[in-house]
Amino acid sequence: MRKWNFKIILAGDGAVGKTSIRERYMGKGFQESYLKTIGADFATKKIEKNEEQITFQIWDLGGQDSYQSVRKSFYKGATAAIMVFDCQDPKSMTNLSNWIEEAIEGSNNGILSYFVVANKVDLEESRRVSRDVALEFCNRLEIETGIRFFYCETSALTGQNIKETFDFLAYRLLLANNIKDIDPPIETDGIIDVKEAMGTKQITETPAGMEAVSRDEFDELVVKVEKLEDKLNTLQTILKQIVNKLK
Ligand code: G3D
Ligand code: MG
Repeated sequence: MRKWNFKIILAGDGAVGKTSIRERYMGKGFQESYLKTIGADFATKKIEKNEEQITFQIWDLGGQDSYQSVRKSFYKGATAAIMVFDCQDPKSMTNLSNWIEEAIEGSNNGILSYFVVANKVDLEESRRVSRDVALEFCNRLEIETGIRFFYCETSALTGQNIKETFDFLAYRLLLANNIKDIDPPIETDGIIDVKEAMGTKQITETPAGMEAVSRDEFDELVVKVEKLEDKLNTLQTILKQIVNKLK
């Protein structure tokens, strides 16, 4: 059995539900450490997927402004980022562009997988950010950063999509490490590949005179691009390791 250690960071404005998501995923009785210097908590959880044993080290930032100068170390060595906003608060969503910028810089562009999470979706009455608006926002982020985002809607209160998000994350991280023989998670309901969601829209808007791409051809292309992306990610990791060794 191969062993993997993935550092996952949860980022986003205060009170959006980062700690609640982490605690809900870990269940009761997990070991927690608090790093006062950078204002972060972290805890670990082991899961198994086919022949792979994964240890998630999940970090969660306090978000106080006073810590801004020291929290670069929070991002160091992170392999995935879960960017959380509160679906009742549009500002917490738009602020994610700052969080993402900070994460890219702080991790030295080392984060392999990014998720944008709309939390508190149990509060249907007071929800102010629809799924479509959030997807548009993610699409804009993708254009600005060139990074691919996965979008999901969660409730740390009811547990909706919490385990699924981390399962899917494990799957993406193994793929990014070139492990191909793993089963994709069965339940990916509500986890949306933004590129694919937006890609579908583009197909229906084929300009006059251009041949439309069939859904099958498009799916095939998506798979090819995904494979290329994964290869590039692996290459990036190898290059980084070489550079680190040379340092
Ligand atoms: P943070 O770690 O991002 O700062 P917290 O956020 O996890 O501390 O959550 C902030 C508040 O939002 C908490 O309420 C928490 O219970 C609530 N919350 C978190 N996730 C959800 C959710 O999915 N649904 C609902 N309804 N509430 C949620 P309190 O009152 O303890 O401050
Ligand atoms: Mg917190």
